[in-house]
Amino acid sequence: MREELMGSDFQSWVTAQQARCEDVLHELLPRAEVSPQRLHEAMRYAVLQGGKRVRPLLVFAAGELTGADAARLNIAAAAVELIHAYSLVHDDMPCMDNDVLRRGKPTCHVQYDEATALLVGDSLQTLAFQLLANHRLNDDPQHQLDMIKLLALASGSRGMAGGQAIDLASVGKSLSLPELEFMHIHKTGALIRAAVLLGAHCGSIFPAKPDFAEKPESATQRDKLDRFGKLIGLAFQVVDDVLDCEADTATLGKTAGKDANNGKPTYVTLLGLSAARNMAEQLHHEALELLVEFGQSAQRLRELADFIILRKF
Ligand code: GRG
Repeated sequence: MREELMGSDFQSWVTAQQARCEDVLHELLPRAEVSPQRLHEAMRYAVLQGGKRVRPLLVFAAGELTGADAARLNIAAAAVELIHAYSLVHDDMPCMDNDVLRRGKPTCHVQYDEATALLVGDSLQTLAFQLLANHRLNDDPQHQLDMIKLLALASGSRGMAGGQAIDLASVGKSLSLPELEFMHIHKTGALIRAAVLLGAHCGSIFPAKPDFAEKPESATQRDKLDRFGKLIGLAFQVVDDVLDCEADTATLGKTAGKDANNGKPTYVTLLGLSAARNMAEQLHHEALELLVEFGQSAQRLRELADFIILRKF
């Protein structure tokens, strides 16, 4: 399947939600004129006018599933995107991936300087949690607290940052498939999973459970959505590995072929291109199965799962 096979209705929805996300972030980020100007300008540089906004789109789509309030979803979407943007800024720094291109423009430390980039990441991360604490996201305050814990867990050493630590330690090493999967479920998958759950939790049907530990399959809707987020998060990374190998730098807006060149194990280096593509398809299929019982209310989530698999950038 090719990207152009996606319906125009979905494409219009994506364009509208991306614009909505941009507006919300524009409003919520500190103004560049406010002191310290250089830091605030750099925060806006790192976040605005860039990226596919996949995680906010997942927040919005999962919120549709539970009838969540739009203003609450805006805050949850912004918080998740701020965490994502912080991770990209830090990931690009010389002490990590040392990259010069992100979202088609110079990386934050190249455009500004390393110390500023470090502070940009720190400030974006704390702003995300400030937003979740300042705005009402659920009628039940305990439930809202659990949502904040959920994002903290997904972002920290038992989530994204932990996955990044494993990634950095794995350079030049060969990982087994379960080890690679463990790394990516944390580094990339945890935040995508959290985006789905936070969107849904802005509505009213699920009890929040900040527990990211493995647990047996359960038939509840909350667990199905949780598993959907986990599968689609992993699929996102498998596709990312395929694109890193297949696509060019101009299309990606970031340096292509970087992972293989840096001696990082990827699904492509471990399985080969064709098997990596098949794995993404299999994860996609399993993820869609989990949405069957949600019917039409999960249509945007289904389309986003398709987009994550079919994307070319
Ligand atoms: C520094 C704590 C810390 C974590 C960094 C997510 C991450 C961990 C690093 C990013 C490096 C990377 C390229 C990972 C592969 C998957 C990924 C997250 C790609 C970038 O996400 P997209 O494609 O980016 O959603 P846009 O720019 O569209 O938002």
